[in-house]
Amino acid sequence: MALPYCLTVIAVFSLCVICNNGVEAFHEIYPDLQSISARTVSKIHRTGYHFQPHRNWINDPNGPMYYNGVYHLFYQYNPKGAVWGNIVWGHSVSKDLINWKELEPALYPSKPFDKYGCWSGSATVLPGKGPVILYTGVINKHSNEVQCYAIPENTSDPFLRKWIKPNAINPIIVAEHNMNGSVFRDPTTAWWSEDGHWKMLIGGRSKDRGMAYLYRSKDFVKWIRAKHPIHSAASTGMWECPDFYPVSLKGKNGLDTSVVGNRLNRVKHVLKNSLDVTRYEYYTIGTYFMNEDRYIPDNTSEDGWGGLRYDYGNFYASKSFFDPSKRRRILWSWANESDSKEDDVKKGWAGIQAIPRTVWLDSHGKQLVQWPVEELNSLREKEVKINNKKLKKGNYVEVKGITAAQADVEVTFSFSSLDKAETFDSRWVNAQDLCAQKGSKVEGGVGPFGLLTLASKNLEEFTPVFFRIFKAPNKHVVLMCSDARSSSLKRELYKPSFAGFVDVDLAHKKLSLRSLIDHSVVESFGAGGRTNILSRVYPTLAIKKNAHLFVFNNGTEHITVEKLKAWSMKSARRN
Ligand SMILES: *[C@@H]1O[C@H](CO)[C@@H](O)[C@H](O)[C@H]1NC(C)=O
Ligand SMILES: *[C@@H]1O[C@H](CO)[C@@H](O)[C@H](O)[C@H]1NC(C)=O
Ligand SMILES: *[C@@H]1O[C@H](CO)[C@@H](O)[C@H](O)[C@H]1NC(C)=O
Ligand SMILES: *[C@@H]1O[C@H](CO)[C@@H](O)[C@H](O)[C@H]1NC(C)=O
Ligand SMILES: *[C@H]1O[C@@H](CO)[C@H](O)[C@@H](O)[C@@H]1NC(C)=O
Repeated sequence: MALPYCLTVIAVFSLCVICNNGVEAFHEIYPDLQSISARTVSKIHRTGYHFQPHRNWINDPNGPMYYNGVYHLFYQYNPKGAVWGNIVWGHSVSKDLINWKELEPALYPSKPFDKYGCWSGSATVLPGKGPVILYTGVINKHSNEVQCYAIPENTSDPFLRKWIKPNAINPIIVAEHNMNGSVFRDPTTAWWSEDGHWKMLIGGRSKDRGMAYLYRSKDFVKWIRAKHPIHSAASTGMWECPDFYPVSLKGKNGLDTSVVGNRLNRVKHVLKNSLDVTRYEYYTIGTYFMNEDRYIPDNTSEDGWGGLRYDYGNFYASKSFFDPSKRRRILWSWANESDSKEDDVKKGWAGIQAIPRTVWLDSHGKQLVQWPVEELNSLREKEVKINNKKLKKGNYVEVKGITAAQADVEVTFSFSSLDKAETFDSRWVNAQDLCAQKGSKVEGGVGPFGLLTLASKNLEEFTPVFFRIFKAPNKHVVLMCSDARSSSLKRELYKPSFAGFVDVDLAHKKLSLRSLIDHSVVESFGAGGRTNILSRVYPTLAIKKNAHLFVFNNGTEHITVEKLKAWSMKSARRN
């Protein structure tokens, strides 16, 4: 469960760094706004193919699964308004992960153990029995959290519309007296261990140490906490929405959550946490020692604030699931708005889901790679191409003939030399700060080059997504930015210069980029999905037919657009 965010967080965090006190996030609640529903839903910035319900607020994806030929997506949903509050589990179903049918909420407060909210959780499909949802119930105004159990009323209903919460067993887990029951939430999908137990994780915190508690069960009903958390990290604050799953060391196929194969050297594990304090996620790659129920990150994965991220933009409370029909692991994530609460109330909606991404381990085993699910391509129409187009410093070339406000674009850039790369300063550890300093408007050596998305005709507004290559003593450093600072003429918006470094081999002197552009979202995949950034932006001029797409270069080294393909995207069906 990701609670709403408050602007004081950054200040509080800096303070905590200085005083090294308990890290504490503040959650702003808007009692006056949470039940206000706009009369009409504003269409201007609504997405055409990114998931959102017909109106109102959504946040975390919950319990994603594939069952009997149907994909289920649940989500934290406010049925009454466009800010956080009145939280239920919204429910939509799909055959292809792209076109959705919205159903009645699956879980809503109805029992003493979830009277104040049905917060985030996960689904596990028990072989021969069907799905079980474990979710966090809130039992009082002080956010005391317990874990609850729900099953479909009728597993033969193809859409699993109705869910029941057996009184006799709920709540199935409560915090022990030495744990803080206000920071105890978001159960994961469970896995089956050879030692005869189901196991799952729950996010928590002790002082300022973030942790994932491990629970074991023989029957899925009676759960016992393991003596120590599966993993924890100092000074990271509350771990929301932990996710824990195996990845194969070879190939792109996903693995069922119950696969443990590290003894055969076939499998690594991924542990992801969403950090309530910074509102960013990080993950590590490591080894799961089943017998000790410990997870140890590899020494190549930084374990803390600076760790690897699925996405360096608006991307939080993510959750993955294994899709047995195509043997892949799919990642969902909430992308929140970057405008104000008042804007959201006026719009009548807030929050979208990122495009579901297939996720696998890179061949060098040090990071994950992600790519939009292949089904997305079914929305492509009207393809345009650009081949072998040279871009000198200051050149812009428009990609014409598509609906640039709702598009998919894939491009490969090449360059003949890296000699002109700017010198990298080893103090530049934060990519977002570096992008703020060296944006698209600051001319460079090799780069900045890339796309100008959601651009107005005369570039009063644009969201550049670009690369910039630097030379460090023994290597090159590639920066990828998705910079919202010039995205809108409207002032009072959150417009960060989101950025990440890209770990990519430049031997072929090529870099690729894919961007999914959808009215108020630009979701980009750098170097085949090694570094990814989702930005939420709200142009005032570059809307609908007045949005344009360009490729550009602002570096002295000439860049060639080797191959560019762009498509208008049809809207997904969402009824
Ligand atoms: C369960 O769902 C199936 C398929 O929709 C239906 O035929 C059956 O009557 C339902 N059973 C009950 C007890 O409602
Ligand atoms: C438990 O967590 C809540 C929410 O972060 C916090 O307000 C409270 O002070 C914590 N209680 C203890 C005993 O640490
Ligand atoms: C990291 O771990 C590997 C083996 O897992 C080891 O060979 C290597 O020396 C370690 N590196 C550091 C810096 O500790
Ligand atoms: C390229 O650099 C020039 C000079 O700084 C600047 O005026 C222009 O806006 C830049 N282009 C982009 C797309 O940022
Ligand atoms: C999304 O909104 C922006 C602007 O209000 C905040 O700065 C982010 O922290 C917030 N992200 C999350 C995950 O809540």
